[in-house]
Amino acid sequence: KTRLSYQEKFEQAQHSVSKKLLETALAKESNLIASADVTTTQELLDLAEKVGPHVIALKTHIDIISDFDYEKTIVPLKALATQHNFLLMEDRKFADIGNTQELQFTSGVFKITDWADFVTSQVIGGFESLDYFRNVGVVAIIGMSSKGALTTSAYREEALKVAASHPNVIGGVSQNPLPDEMLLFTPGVNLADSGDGKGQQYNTPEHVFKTLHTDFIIVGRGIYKAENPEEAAITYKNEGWNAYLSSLEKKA
Ligand code: UP6
Repeated sequence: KTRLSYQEKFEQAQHSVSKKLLETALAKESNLIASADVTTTQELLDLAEKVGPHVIALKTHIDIISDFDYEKTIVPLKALATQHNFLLMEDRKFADIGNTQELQFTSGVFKITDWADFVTSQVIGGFESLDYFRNVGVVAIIGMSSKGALTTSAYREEALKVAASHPNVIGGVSQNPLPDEMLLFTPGVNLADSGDGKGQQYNTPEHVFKTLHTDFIIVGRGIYKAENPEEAAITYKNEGWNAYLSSLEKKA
């Protein structure tokens, strides 16, 4: 089995966010998404500044920022995203009925709808629970990286049916391959560790490109906990890009 190139995926992409992601990947020669799991605005902006030039997106868990303030957190973050040409991925993992997800997406202090380019969502609430994410791309949680996750092959098969048929969905988070039409985002990537002692399980960039034909790798602690996060981002960017190029070569 061969994989599609980013160019081929770009040509067949239907959603504007898929196109933007693939275009950015080709322009920056990067398939790296940094996960900014830090807890203050200062750390978030510092990290965005350092890794921004090397990533295609910055993934946030905006609800862990203890001093969140729209003007002080989001406004400068948006400016850095524009300056360094990366997208904002809010990893909210919505998991409720449509009406509640709509409120969580638009209201509260975070107002995710106003700034995120794409969001993650469980599909456990069914097809219509995804209807409201109209102005963003949705990355469906198909399979989780943690030990003992309940995303069995039977679950994944059903989740995929919901995700693949919904026009707002651009792809999925998974540790297993996805159909070619979907973008595959793979977390649980780390070059130094095999786990974190809290259930997380890690693979290398090379492994996930070779075995899953993933499109984008998501790296958290491998970058933001590194002594030099910018250097670490460059390392993961190069590892990821070379692994992508090797996964294309199999085509012969
Ligand atoms: N994440 C996973 N596994 C999943 C889904 N999401 O690790 O199946 C997210 C976590 C975290 C990041 O919520 O933000 O990806 C991984 O961080 P790490 O590289 O520090 O383990």
